[in-house]
Amino acid sequence: MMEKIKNAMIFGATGQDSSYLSELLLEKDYKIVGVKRRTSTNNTWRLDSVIHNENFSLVEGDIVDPSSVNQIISEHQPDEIYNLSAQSHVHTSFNQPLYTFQVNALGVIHILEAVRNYSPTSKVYQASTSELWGSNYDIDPSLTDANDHIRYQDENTRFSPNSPYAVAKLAAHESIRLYREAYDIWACAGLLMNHESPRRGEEFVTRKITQYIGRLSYSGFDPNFPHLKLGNIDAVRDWSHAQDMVRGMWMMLQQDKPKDYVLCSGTGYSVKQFLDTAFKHVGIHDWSRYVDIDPSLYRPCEVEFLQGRYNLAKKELGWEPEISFDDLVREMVDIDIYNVKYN
Ligand code: NAP
Ligand code: G4F
Repeated sequence: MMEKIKNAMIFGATGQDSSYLSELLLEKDYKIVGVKRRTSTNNTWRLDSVIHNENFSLVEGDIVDPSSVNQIISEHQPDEIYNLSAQSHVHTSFNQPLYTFQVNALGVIHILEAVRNYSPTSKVYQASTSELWGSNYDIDPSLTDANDHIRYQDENTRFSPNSPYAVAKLAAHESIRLYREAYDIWACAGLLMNHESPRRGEEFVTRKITQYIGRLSYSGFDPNFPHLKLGNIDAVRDWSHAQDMVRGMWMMLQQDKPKDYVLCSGTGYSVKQFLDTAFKHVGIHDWSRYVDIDPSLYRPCEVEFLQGRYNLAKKELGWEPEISFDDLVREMVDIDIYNVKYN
């Protein structure tokens, strides 16, 4: 018997994750409707590899506007809905807390209400985040202090959000659970640690660093090249490649029963270690002569340490990351060097 072609809907279609997820779903013969908000200039550059595919289409919609969400979901009746839309920048959320709440919390309720009322068989994926843990972590008593992995976060670590971004994402995360329990909606949340790629937004620290190296390299490593300004470079993040993460999102939605999973690399690196790896790739062993610390880039409240465990996803989904930290950093640097030269 022929398998039915699945329809997926992606909110946040123009973002980093959506671009990789769209590539993956098209390989799996899905039909995709991407939802993007109206902008005055074109911002579909991340979708170059999929936008002309006959199984991919874009519609306009804004998740803060429930009428548009209702209309789009009721018209398309998607089998799978991936909500990847968000005001995704943590520092910005301190300056725009209400807007961040509207998009990251209320927007998710708009999607859940639309599913409940107009498309109750749709499966929903919500982009939750390691920011929900704030400064909390658990300790593994079987390890010693000398072991870097003694501190970790997983599905059982207590949430304690440290930013307006994370507060809003926690409201969304709890709404997913509530709609699952109260209305039997198939909805799950991926607790994803940081993930990056050459398509990462330019204001996130990894891409800020690799774009800087691209420009510095183009200058011929000019000793007078303007310095890179950064904030807290002691912060530790568990960085993965976005390509690995979107595979995990899809795997979560193939389960019979909805459940939340942590996806991560399992190893935390400081921003300093990211700088080490990225600069070494272009032959620079002392990046400190190119980097200044700018106190205005510090956040009112910081998440200092993220290092996850993906045991549950490995056991139940068979998911594991495939792209290493070093390969991720090298790919980002190489593509940013190429971009400055040829774009
Ligand atoms: P991203 O590149 O910033 O993409 C966010 C997307 O949301 C963009 O397409 C953006 O559109 C769209 N959007 C913003 N406001 C919207 C609105 N009101 N209505 C409709 N769309 C709207 O983010 P990402 O890195 O792909 O991350 C995807 C999701 O995972 C986000 O929810 C993020 O919070 C979450 N997350 C990310 C990470 C990570 O490390 N990347 C980790 C954990 C969780 P424009 O292009 O028009 O701005
Ligand atoms: O790259 P970041 O801005 O990412 P952050 O805050 O960890 O948030 C990202 O990951 C979350 C998952 O954990 C997502 F939910 C969220 O949507 C987003 O994708 O900052 C990483 C670290 C922070 O500790 C920050 O203080 O780098 C530090 N940092 C130091 N200098 C900087 C800078 N961050 C930015 N953006 N810019 C700097 O100049």
